[in-house]
Amino acid sequence: MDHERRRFLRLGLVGTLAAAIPWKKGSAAAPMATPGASGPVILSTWDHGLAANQKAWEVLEKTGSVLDAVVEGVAVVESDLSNRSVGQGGSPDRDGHVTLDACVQDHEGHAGGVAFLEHFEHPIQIARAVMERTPHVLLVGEGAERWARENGFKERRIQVPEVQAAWKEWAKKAEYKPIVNRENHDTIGQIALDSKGLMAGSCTTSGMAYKVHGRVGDSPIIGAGLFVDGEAGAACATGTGELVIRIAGSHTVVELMRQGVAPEEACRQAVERILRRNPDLKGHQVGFLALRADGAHGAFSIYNGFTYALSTTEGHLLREAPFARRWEE
Ligand code: SD4
Repeated sequence: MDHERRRFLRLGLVGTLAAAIPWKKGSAAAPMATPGASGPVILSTWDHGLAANQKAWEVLEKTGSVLDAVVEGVAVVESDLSNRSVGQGGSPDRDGHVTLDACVQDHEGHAGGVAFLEHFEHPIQIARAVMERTPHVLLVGEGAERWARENGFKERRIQVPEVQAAWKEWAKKAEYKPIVNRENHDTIGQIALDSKGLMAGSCTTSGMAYKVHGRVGDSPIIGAGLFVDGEAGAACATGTGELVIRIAGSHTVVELMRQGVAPEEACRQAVERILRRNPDLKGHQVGFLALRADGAHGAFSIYNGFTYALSTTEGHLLREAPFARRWEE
């Protein structure tokens, strides 16, 4: 296909749909912030959330943009090649490919995501570009990769030798079962409220280790791994994505808060719903973080050990979420 025709197809599609679908593009009216909200507050999943929160806090101070903060915050974790569940250092799928999922959502619910994406250092930045430069919410696989290249993102083809070696060991056993134990769930989700009362959230992962090639979890799915509605609040999820998707987990948490349920209780109710629907469930971790539009926050997980980072004007802290069950030692 020649360059002009490709350009026409690209612009033509955007041009046609743009008329029909409202999307993020320098909207004239300022978003409605929550009056009296007690931000800044930033929450991120797991221990690596601390580094992400520190970066997000810095970015918030520098640019004043809560969206910049949540994108640049989780990007720190994407760049860490020693992390086995986020970014290109993550564990591969059962065919040896590291495939990445990410999404972002702003105060007014504009959203962008990428899934089943290979060879890019920062899926979260591509997710943001999908939100800001297309009329779509989610691009996947080869199409997402091509779109990213065409839109100025540089491919990075790297392999982490230890990760490949561990995968080869696993593949020898030819069990072809994804690993779903507690070591393999460390997606980073980050939700934030700024001092003006504006919210945003981000989520990025390499997903479940040794998953079927093509499998996508909850993390890039708006409403599952992440949901932000500046009127009510924001939530994000970590753990076995299939369990989260089936109850539209993050959306559930935000809607419960909208109905007046407190943040921790909203997370607990979402966890309880998963447990009720899956009475035989064993060994699968799921954790939720919730941040209400006024700055109140909470967390809850199925099993103990779900840590999260909390940043306020008091500083950056690591906490452990309350839980429904204890891992059997
Ligand atoms: C997924 N939720 O792909 C992700 C996995 C993860 O912490 O590590 N979550 O299902």
